[in-house]
Amino acid sequence: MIHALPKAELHLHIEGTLEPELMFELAARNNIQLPYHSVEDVRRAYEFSDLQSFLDIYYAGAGVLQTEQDFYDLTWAYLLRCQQDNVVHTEIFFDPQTHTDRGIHFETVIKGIHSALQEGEKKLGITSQIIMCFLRHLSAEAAMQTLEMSRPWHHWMIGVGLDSSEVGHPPEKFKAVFARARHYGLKAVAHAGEEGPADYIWGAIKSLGAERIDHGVRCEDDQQLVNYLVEHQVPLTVCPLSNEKLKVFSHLEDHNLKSMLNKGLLVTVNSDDPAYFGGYVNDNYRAVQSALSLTDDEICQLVKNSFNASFISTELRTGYL
Ligand code: ES4
Ligand code: ZN
Repeated sequence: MIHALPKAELHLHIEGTLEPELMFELAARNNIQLPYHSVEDVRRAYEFSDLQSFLDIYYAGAGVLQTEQDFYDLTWAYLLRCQQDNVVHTEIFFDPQTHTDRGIHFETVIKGIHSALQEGEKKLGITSQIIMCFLRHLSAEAAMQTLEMSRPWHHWMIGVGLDSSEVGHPPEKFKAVFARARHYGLKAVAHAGEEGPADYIWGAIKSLGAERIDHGVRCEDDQQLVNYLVEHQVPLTVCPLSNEKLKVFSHLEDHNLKSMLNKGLLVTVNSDDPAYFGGYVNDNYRAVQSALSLTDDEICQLVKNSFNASFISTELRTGYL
């Protein structure tokens, strides 16, 4: 049933779709030495204790991405997985600073991703949008420079987001950056309430103008916040297998997805960094269906939510629903 339903994915870091096999292929192509001997060796390294222990490995892995073709190949491989999973619309994040800080041009990154997405629409019928994320462990000035650098390609992006190490980097740090991005016509989303407190979700909404919250699972700590999110139908892009791997919840059986859904929150299911967390979007749906005993109606609601929470036009959305 899960496979049969056309769905949208709204929380996906393209750098997080880098499978070990492609990592080795790109390392060889670009003459880069990896600190791993084999694909199995890489997979064994994917044991995380929290968000930071994952991010360290994830940023190191992205080092093999050098040319426009590399970014194209990465994105194309993800689109083929979308086709397998019956994902018909996807809104993907990329982290320009992960690449520009090691000397890769912004243009190289965005052109490779964008041309693969265009091909995906033509050849696979998958519609898509690009969201540029700022790394919150870096300064607001660096984010502002990235925003300015990206101006020639704003017509290829639907919005900006905020990711990386959450605790100690509250949304308010990026208030001016997000105000400028919105002035340029970009939408705003932000990771909040993954490891950070419910207050960061308020901050993302009130200080950054975020229209959608990535993760947001900590919202249940604040009843007033839950009321607000329900009343305004602010979407939460939840990533169950990510939360399990990064120990946001000790066991998937303890996940609050079902509880949030039953409170009327606009929650969706997404894969985050599927190459690192052990599953693409259908794996995430199946895992929560089993761990939380979700009914067919609940699965259908989650799939409907994925379109209602998306940035696709109302006309297109009606076609999908
Ligand atoms: C991320 Cl799971 C997660 N949280 C925050 N930032 C990220 N970047 C890539 N995956
Ligand atoms: Zn994420």
